[in-house]
Amino acid sequence: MHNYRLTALCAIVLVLGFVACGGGGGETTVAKESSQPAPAAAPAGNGAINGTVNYSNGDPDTAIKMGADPVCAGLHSEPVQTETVVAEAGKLANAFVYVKEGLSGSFSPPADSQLLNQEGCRYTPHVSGIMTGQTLVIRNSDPTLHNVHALPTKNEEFNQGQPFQNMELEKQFMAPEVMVRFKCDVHPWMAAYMGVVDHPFFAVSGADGSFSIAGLPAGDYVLEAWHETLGTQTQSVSVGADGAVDVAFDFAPTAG
Ligand SMILES: [Cu+2]
Repeated sequence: MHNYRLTALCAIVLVLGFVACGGGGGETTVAKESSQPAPAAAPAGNGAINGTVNYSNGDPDTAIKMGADPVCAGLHSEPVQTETVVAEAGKLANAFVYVKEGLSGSFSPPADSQLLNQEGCRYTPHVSGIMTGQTLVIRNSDPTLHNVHALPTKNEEFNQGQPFQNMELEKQFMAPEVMVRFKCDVHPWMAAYMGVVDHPFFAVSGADGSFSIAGLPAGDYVLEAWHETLGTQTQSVSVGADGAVDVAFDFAPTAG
């Protein structure tokens, strides 16, 4: 009797579209604009690279002085830190890690767009990746003027004002380029960096320094980690047909 009632309840719930019954589940929403695009269909594999980006020299960031634009200053009750080096407990965030060499074949960009948000007079995310040909949505979430100025060297530069809240524009980068810098011509503290690659095998290290690149075909690759001020590092990685390879990058302060 219980089973019958549970089945009936599940049927009702499913009709309402809230939850999937019968075990597992829990993921009920799929973000249209993901921070990291899903791997493209082919020729993907079952290999993975899991890694950590280390940096043991602390976090030298300082508070941003937003007073030049009272609207920006008024959007924050606490001081906002710069994001030049975001490190905690020896782990480095905002390193862009991608497969630089070793892939063959071509990969289609995901249908989902990637979002670069201007929010609280900062770019979110500060560091991200996008595939060539993927749609980039640039949004102004603030009630003040932003002027997004992309400074690529292999793609087309653009410089566009967004004077009103919730304005959006769409762009695409067609050539691989690591990295494209973005700045705001109104607010000199605003900066973002975006890695443009022609495959989906990239990631950005999180607050715990970790990153994961999944869906790789078996092969020998050169993996590169880029950081805004600490430079780049590469290492060779052999990925098998199944399972994950663990790697680590150790960044040190640059001279001067
Ligand atoms: Cu701005």
